[in-house]
Amino acid sequence: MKILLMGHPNVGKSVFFNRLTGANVIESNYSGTTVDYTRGYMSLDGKEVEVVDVPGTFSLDPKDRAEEVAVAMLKEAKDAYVICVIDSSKLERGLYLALQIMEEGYSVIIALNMDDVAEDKNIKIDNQKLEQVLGVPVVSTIAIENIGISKVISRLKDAKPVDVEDITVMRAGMNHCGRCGRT
Ligand SMILES: Nc1nc2c(ncn2[C@@H]2O[C@H](COP(=O)(O)OP(=O)(O)OP(=O)(O)O)[C@@H](O)[C@H]2O)c(=O)[nH]1
Ligand SMILES: [Mg+2]
Repeated sequence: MKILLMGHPNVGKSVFFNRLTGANVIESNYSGTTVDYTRGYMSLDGKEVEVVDVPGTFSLDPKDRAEEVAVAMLKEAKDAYVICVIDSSKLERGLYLALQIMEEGYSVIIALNMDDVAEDKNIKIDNQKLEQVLGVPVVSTIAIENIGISKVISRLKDAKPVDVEDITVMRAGMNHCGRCGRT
């Protein structure tokens, strides 16, 4: 089993990664490129699981070398679980990438990180509703304070591939009526 941490740049992926893996990490270049990434291991139900801090990307349609690497890393890990880290104060933007990854058939769990920032901006997200609409686990986190990380881990088992058709319908709805869970 492999876990990929994916999301936009600067959403807290690396802080999240460090919380999951601790000190035992390996930094490398993605083969044939100058793009750095970090991988490490965490223990899950007594097993060693590889965790990868994937370079930030806005979408699966890469616009630069780092994004190309992010997409390549996803494509070569077909059975991976993907923790999509989203900045809670920029939910809709982050969901676009999450939906693209879900459409590719990956088991996704959404970490709504920077919950503290969202709260400061008075942004309230109905996680339960979002979870219902998307069909994947949604957990609020504050990575820098180690809040919500263990909940994400405990809900990994609920991450399953979801029906692409349902997602398409939901996405169409989102454009018109904001069924993104924001209240
Ligand atoms: N307030 C707040 N800050 C956070 C949180 N998580 C991460 N940060 C901060 O956000 C900044 C970006 O965090 P990183 O972990 O480097 O983000 P990243 O997604 O790895 O960024 P890239 O590697 O550039 O794609 C850092 O200054 C973190 O300390 C959070 O939950 N709340
Ligand atoms: Mg990082």
